[in-house]
Amino acid sequence: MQETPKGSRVHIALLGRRNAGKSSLINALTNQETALVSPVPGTTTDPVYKAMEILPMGPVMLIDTAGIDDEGQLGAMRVEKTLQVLVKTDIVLLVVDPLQGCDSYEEKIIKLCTEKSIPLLIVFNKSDLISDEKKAALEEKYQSKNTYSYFWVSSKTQEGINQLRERLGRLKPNDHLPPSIVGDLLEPGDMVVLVVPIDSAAPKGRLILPQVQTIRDILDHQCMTVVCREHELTKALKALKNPPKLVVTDSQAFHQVARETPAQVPLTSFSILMARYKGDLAILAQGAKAIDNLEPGDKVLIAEACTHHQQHDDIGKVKIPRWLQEKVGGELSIDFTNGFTFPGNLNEYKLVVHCGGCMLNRKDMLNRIRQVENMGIPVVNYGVLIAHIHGIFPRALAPFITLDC
Ligand SMILES: Nc1nc2c(ncn2[C@@H]2O[C@H](COP(=O)(O)OP(=O)(O)OP(=O)(O)O)[C@@H](O)[C@H]2O)c(=O)[nH]1
Ligand code: SF4
Ligand SMILES: [Mg+2]
Repeated sequence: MQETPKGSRVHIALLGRRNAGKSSLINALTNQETALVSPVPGTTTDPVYKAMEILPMGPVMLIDTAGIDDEGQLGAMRVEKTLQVLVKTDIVLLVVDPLQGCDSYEEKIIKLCTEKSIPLLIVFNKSDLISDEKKAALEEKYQSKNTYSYFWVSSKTQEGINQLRERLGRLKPNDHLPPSIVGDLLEPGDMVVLVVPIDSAAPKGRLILPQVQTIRDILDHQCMTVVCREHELTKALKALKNPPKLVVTDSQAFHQVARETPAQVPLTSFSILMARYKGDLAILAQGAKAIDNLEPGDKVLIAEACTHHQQHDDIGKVKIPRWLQEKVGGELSIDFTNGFTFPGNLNEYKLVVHCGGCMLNRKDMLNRIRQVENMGIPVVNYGVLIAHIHGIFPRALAPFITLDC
């Protein structure tokens, strides 16, 4: 369970005022004392992520946050960080201390979640401190203002925690994941051939995450897979009684694999599969076409969602700028950004190239892609850019979308 990639988990954020008991509720839900709890308001200062499993929903990521009523200059920065979490949040638990009541702070969160269509549950915590009359009065006040479901719990005595867990497990978050990486293209019993080059760039002794996730997805859909290197593909295809339903290859071996895979067998790449799984393939493929219209001197933004460790021949910092400039036949004005926000001058760019977003969930990635697209700026991710630069459109896209390219 712990190995479910962060980006594939349903993200549940706990929001509320300082001291409402957000961190205590995380501990109660996970049955662990991992989150820092104290009577001092403002104990949690940054978003903290905690992985767990809530059945029947499956693997989730609980996000503890700083209070939404934090004060002062630093407090305002903490509130901003808390609100930024909403971009990647699939479900909100609004934690309310009934002694503080449900007021403008809570109403702000309810309004934001309504606008963003994020499912929300209100959790009245500290039920052990409240008389039945006070509970009834608060419920009445609250029900007159909105229609979200609410729960009474005590993170201290565990009262109501099981019911909350069960209800959470049945919630259906919006926009979380597409049907699957590849399973929605298959029928039970289908065979898929995966081509995995083992070269110096391949990690020692293991497959990379997209390859492992694809294998698991094929098995989850009662299908079968043959995994081979590009040199063994012809033998593997011959060994099969019938042609496979699909062949998936690493982009760099695409041309060789395309030559050896019969034209009637659909063929795509792992990077295209992951771009579809994580983002909006149609927007990204459209964005890739903008590469052909770039001219020397144009501004291009390379956006990486985190500050990962840089390698010698780094894909974002070195390879992609080189490929783009070779394609354009001159110098481009390339800027780099790392982290959550885009620069204020986004409208100056002719193209935004986004990283694969392995640390982002689908919702977060979709938000970022759409934010750029809504400004009328073409956006592509690394995988789809590489597919385009390697000239593997349109065959690699044919199983999903038809593009005039
Ligand atoms: N009696 C009672 N006390 C609780 C309950 N939940 C939390 N508390 C207490 O409330 C105080 C604040 O709890 P936290 O979990 O740190 O609250 P928080 O919302 O994370 O607070 P910040 O991190 O400061 O925003 C602590 O003293 C907890 O022991 C509860 O259900 N019942
Ligand atoms: S691809 Fe993953 S590791 Fe690389 S910058 Fe994006 S989120 Fe970070
Ligand atoms: Mg806290």
